[in-house]
Amino acid sequence: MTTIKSVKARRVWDSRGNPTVEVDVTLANGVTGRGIAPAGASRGAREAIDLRDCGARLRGMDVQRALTSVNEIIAPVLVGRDVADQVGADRAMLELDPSPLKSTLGGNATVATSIALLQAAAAAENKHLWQHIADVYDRSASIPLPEIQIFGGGAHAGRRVDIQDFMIMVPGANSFDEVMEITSEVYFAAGDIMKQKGRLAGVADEGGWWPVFDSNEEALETLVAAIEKAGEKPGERVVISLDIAASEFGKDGKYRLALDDQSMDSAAFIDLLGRWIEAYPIASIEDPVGEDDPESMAEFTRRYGQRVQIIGDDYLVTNKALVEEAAAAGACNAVLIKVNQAGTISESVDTFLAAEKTGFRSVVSARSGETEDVTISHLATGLGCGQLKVGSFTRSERMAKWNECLRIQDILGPSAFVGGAPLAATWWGRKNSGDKS
Ligand code: 2PG
Ligand code: MG
Repeated sequence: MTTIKSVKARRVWDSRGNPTVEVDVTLANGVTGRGIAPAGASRGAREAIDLRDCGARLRGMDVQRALTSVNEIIAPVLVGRDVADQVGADRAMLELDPSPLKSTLGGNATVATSIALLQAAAAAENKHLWQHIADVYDRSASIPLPEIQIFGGGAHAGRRVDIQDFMIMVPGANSFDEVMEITSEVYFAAGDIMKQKGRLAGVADEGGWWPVFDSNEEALETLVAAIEKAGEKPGERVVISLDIAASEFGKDGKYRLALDDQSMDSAAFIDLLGRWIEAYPIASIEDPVGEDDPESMAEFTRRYGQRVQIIGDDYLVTNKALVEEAAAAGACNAVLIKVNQAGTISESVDTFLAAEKTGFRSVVSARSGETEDVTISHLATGLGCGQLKVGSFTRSERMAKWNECLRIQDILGPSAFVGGAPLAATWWGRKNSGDKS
């Protein structure tokens, strides 16, 4: 048994300059582990709540109350426990705060603590974090297929365009390294196109180009042009992935695309997305309709679920019960796994395992507010979940996570990269073998 000696929180700052919670766990043998809470901007209504101080200071964003949760409420309960018992420690935090959205302690307090415990447990075993995760959960480690943002949008770019993430995936690559190389070419080709059009205006929250477009669809057209300019044939090695984040502009079955000056009901919005799926090499779509529109999610999945991956993010908020409910209703065929939506590592893993049981695919994901914490690169690899989404191809809070995958690839070897397997059940998988061999 390796005993937890101390659990200490401090305030640090995230990639948007907001305060966040960092937790250090120190074990009796001197080994340490650290976790930092990320923060979302487009948040699901049912995800764990970040406890912030409100009021005038730091625009209400300070986290002194969450630090107190860790230092005065959580720490006394965890000190003296065996660090190897992640489930027990996470459960102890849940018992301290049985509120459905962790609003008493704060999801930022619990997630930073939970990550720090996981890191400390791996260090105590003298194992790489991905190896520790694979061993604890009896999984076979594999290097995930990334979704990488080229243009930001929605809540991450001042709502300059309505759609939130215009991303690429490179299922035809032979290694993670090759994904990075092809993505780099596409990313800079997109930048060159924006420059030629006189529309280069910096980057959005996750490092994707700031979207100066006249319509949402122009972003798609430009992405295709960038893939071509990079020397790739769209739909072959490289495909498009979108996060519509529809809850940000859809409510009560009404969707308003401000940039296009168009309002439509759910049926018309699904038709519009359907036209995009026909016209562009889109292999994955996240949150195509609002989290308050379950019938439309089921309808969208019925129509397009054989063709593309349909991921629930705000729709499922890394919640096991919601994933099981959605699977039973035929809504979505994949889930985004964000540790701070659930609030602990154990609940996130439980959701992943439940998703796998229902046949859903999983994508481990960062938040739009991130830090140097690279735990999710290890989580995606150790669980062998298949896919990882951490934002774009610039800014170190993003690159740190891609670079960590490269280091893991050095140990596991390029053959551990999953390639196109996660997209096997989409049109891309049927067109290609769906596996890299
Ligand atoms: C999402 C994420 C990451 P946020 O919607 O998938 O892109 O955004 O962290 O703002 O919820
Ligand atoms: Mg999303």
